[in-house]
Amino acid sequence: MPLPPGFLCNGNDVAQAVAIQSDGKIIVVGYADTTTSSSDFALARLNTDGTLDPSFGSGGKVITATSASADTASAVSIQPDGKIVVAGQTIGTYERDFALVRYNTNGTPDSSFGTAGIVITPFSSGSNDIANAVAIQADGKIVAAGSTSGGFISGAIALARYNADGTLDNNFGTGGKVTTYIDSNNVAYSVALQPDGKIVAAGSANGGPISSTGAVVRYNSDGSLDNNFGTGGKVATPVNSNFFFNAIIIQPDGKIVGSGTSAFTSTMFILVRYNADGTLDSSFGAGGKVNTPVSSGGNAASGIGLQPDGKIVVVGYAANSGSNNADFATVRYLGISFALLTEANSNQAIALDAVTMQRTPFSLFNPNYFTADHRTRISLFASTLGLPPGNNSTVITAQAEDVQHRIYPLIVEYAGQVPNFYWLNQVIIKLPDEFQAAGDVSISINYQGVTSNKVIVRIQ
Ligand SMILES: [Ca+2]
Ligand SMILES: [Ca+2]
Repeated sequence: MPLPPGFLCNGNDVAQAVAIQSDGKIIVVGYADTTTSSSDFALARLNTDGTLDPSFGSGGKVITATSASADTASAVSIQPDGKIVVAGQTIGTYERDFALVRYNTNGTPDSSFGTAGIVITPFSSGSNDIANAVAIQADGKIVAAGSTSGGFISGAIALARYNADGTLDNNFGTGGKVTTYIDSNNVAYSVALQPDGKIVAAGSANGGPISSTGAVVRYNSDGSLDNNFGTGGKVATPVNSNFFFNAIIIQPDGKIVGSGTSAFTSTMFILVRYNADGTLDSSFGAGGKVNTPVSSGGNAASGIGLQPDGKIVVVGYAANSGSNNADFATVRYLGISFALLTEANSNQAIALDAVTMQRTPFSLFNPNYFTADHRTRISLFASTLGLPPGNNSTVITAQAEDVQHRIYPLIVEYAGQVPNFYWLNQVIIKLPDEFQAAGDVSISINYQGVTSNKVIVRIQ
């Protein structure tokens, strides 16, 4: 989003993060140099057409001084109630502290959060504490992640969790704070929340002066390290020299995808995907890693997002060889790939009548000795859904579309692993009354927001 220079004030104004409201308006956060306060948190809200939204702050802009010294915002997350949580760093007396500001939807600081909307968190006496990422839990608690260091040499990944009123959450770590060492110098640049309440932070671990590895740490909801992930909750993945993760997402199937770059010799977009236990996902790229040269000169990934269909979008910059002139760059990757199985070289479903075990075509009614309604149940088969054992029918939805493009929700009666075939899932759907002589219908399933391919089932 190109913002005209000096659009907030007369100094440098730098946008560092963006979030989209549920109404489509765009929140941009960063910092603005000011003559009276060094630099301050700066926000702008744009309408969906890119114009400044006059209903936000002053003419679409908000500036908040969290200290008279330099304070910069690096991350933003929007609560379900529309309030805007911004995280970054502020300079205290001598050193840096986590700084969070929560805003009402009109851009005024939220007086029900911290002190006049502002929360400052020092980690230890004299430490430099920098928040690079922020996420909001389903229970309204706020997780900020970054680093804490006593100087320039050694640092720890630092997380703080806050209650909805901005007080530190005593049910997290020690007094609301957690610090983690993987190597001698560690930073989190991104944080993501799993549906089960676990917290994943990603960034870099650095054992020496010039080389670093991508680092991922998973925490239980109470801030303790998750022993079911990597080694004692930690994974360090070397990719190339000076590699670090700058963004991370969690797929609906529990896999974790990080995008990153190498600090000095960036020549490609780099993605790493992990299984839910922290091992590298061998089904992704080469041994879990994907390297994509986008242009002949320097290029690096900086942000990552997940589409509703499971595809992964990575953004960054790319320049041509010999040019210092980099451009925005976007690459899309195939992400999770569960699929309803089809017969060879067709989109005809591999499907069986769940009672008679007959193949296509299916009649609407069949003898069914287990229920009173006698409507046909059809077994479909799906690959790599990653379902836990047992019947998962409540988390899978299915729908059909007939040749007139009418949509029918379908009842899923069973969804689960086929015994001894962990990669294969059986999904049993019940045909609705409306399917009398429907002919070919196109069926898809949806799992955790991701929709499968469409497969054809013939109803006679
Ligand atoms: Ca300031
Ligand atoms: Ca500090």
